[in-house]
Amino acid sequence: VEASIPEPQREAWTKNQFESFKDQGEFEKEVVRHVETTLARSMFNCDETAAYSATALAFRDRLIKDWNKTQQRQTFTDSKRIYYLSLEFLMGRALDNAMLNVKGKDIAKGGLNELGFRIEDIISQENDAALGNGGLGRLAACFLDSMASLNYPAWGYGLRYRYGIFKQEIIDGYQVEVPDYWLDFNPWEFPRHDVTVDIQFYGHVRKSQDENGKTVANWEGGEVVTAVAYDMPIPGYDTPSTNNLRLWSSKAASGEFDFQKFNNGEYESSVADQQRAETISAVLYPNDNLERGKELRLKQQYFWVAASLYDIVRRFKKSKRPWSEFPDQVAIQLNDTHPTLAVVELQRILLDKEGLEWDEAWNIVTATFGYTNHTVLPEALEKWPVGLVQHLLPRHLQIIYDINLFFLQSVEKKFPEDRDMLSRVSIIEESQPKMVRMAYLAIVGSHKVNGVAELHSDLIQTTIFKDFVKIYGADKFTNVTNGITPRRWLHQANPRLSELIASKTGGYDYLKDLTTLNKLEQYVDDKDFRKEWAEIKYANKVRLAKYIKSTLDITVNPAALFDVQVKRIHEYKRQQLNIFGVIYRYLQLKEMSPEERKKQAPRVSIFGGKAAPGYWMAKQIIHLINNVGSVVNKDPDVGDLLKVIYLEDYNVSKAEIIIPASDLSEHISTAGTEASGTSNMKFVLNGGLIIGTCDGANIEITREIGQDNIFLFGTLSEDVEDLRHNHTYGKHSVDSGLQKVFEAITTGKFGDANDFGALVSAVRDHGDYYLVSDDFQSYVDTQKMVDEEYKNQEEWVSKCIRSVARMGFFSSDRCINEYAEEIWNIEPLAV
Ligand code: 4GP
Repeated sequence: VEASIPEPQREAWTKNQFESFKDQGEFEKEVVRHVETTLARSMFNCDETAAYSATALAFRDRLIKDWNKTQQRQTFTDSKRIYYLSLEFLMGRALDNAMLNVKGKDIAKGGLNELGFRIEDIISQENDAALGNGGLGRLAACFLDSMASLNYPAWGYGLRYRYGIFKQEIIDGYQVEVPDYWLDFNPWEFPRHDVTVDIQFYGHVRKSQDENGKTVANWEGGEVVTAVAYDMPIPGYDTPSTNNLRLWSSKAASGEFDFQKFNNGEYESSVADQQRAETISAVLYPNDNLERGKELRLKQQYFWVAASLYDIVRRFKKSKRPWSEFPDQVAIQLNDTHPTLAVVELQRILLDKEGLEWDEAWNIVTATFGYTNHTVLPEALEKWPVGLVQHLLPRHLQIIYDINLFFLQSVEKKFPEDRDMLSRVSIIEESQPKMVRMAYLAIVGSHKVNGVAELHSDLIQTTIFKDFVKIYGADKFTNVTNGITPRRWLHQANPRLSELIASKTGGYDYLKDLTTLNKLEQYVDDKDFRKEWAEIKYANKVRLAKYIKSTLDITVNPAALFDVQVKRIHEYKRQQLNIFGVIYRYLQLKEMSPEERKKQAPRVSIFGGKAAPGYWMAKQIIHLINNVGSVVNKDPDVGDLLKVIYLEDYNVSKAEIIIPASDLSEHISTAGTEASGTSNMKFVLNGGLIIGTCDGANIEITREIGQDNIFLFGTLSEDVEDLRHNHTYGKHSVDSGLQKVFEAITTGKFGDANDFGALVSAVRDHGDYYLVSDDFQSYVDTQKMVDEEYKNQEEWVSKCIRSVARMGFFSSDRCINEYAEEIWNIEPLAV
């Protein structure tokens, strides 16, 4: 690698290197310096926002050094890198995480205190980086943390949305969406105005002959938009490794701004072109587990993968290695099908730009990519109209057709008898209009395909991708059960519990090897330990109760059982089952005598989550929960025995307050629909028990922690199809408990019955696709069991401790090591 500074001057550089703060005094100095010089303020007008900015900048300075060194190390060693392509990175806040990862939080706490601030107030000044919808995006963020912590040379690639997921307000019980402009001041991003890529759209393909008489495709004309890189440092925990997350922002290509028009006074229309270009990275599509084929979304996808691949290829070419070594240097993981065009783009680069032959190029492509599937829901499987792809990316469509042709030829050879097979597995669906099936393209273009929990990986192999298992063999398909980073989801969110655990397991090393938690098992019977444990849970509940009071002006009793369901609102996740259960509880309480009521266990039912703006049924569910809350919460018959809370605008930073405060959390999807779930892991790791169905990672959690420590109920996934079939043919009954719930709703107990007609009919009259009626009885029975068990606090706390002790498997570090070994074939880089 060539150095830009000549030998004789290097000493001056080395000698004068910036040293970041080492102790509290130096930290304070850095903060004051940033307040006064970077922010141009003084101690007379340094508010919490300014103190946050200066603190963030002080830590940022520190990260940059490690970040630069990490990048240099990766370049010098020329090691294989993993590129994680994800349209979503649900990062949350960065400052607290940065402080903890570099082990500087105590210094910051003391320093800020001396300067007149409380660290909690400063941390909460930061906007969440909410560039994702839910599980898929948060998983990507946990993976970045693990890849850095484990010293893997890794880059994330995504889009720098100007607007993240909308902010949710609840007004009169309804969800209202407010744009999330989060970039006011973002100290964590570095614009790289020198790292730009011009991306082409539309136009046409012209074939010509090169000097050797070979036919070459020229993609010409159309529109060009420029991608600008913005980099974010991703610090590892207790290691200098600091990786890079590169997010692309779109702007008009230079020369796009039409000066002629401008000079002619057509200022508006000249600016319009600019705005059109900027629209590409303007907003995150707010759908979770749902794809809607919008042209702008396809543009986003291509814009992002083309820029990322250009960058990756440019980096590879610097090494001057032959193309055949590309897969030895580069692994690319497709986070769901959103980046699948990368497969086609790499093939195009190798064919059209680099002049490789088809087979040679295709072998490189398939050896490079891996594809992770995150859902089996049919409405989430991505398909694009052929006409749209043709229009936007004419050359790519040709390549897709060729990929499909060669693929189908090989299938035909292998299964000459099965004519039907060809149309079943074709990348092009012969529908009206014809569609490109992105999941099939991703499978054909990758060497490994994985699901995200055992049941889910089995299901994809036996249902939606069954034919591909026949074609490629089972080896191409694998499972990597999801995980979560214990740094954010225990140490940061629940500092007191983390400290207690550290005191018993031999320090904070458990944050690097989560299986060390098993040392806690020996303290299960230790009364003092249990007491301390319970006190911490109580304190976390008090913290949440205060939050509820301050935001909703509702008083909840921290001694009540906190029952939490926070996640995206979706029929398959079945918040409707939960709220029907709450109504059932309420009706029962109303029927009881005051003496009977005294024997009941008090409960706070806490909900949170966003509905996709266009998902009407999900919005009805939110409305019903809120209306039930406004009736129940002021009913004097019920008092503290039941409160129903809807927490507005659930996001990562709120999850960090809510999760540590839960006694019981709900993961109650219809069996076979939740690919994995990751909040289930977070709740258990924070000492809460869960009520759940035999779905996703609940199954593996049960296997790890033992079935006595989890409340399972409901239909098994293998029975779902039969039940659905029965419903369709009218063999479907709603038992009396649920009938009563429906009666209460339809007689207007919770506001205008018309508002909830569809919600009730979906279960009662329209086939009950999500099996709410089938599972209702076992759900309420299981909740009864929860009430009983919660009364025995000693036993309850023992279960919590035992569960935490057995959660080691669910670290995202384990997960990343599995990907590295099984899919990426990549080693950590020694530091
Ligand atoms: C989610 C799945 O619904 C969830 O079960 C899983 O834990 C998560 O991915 C991470 O693997 N899928 C999505 C989506 O968010 O949009 O498909």
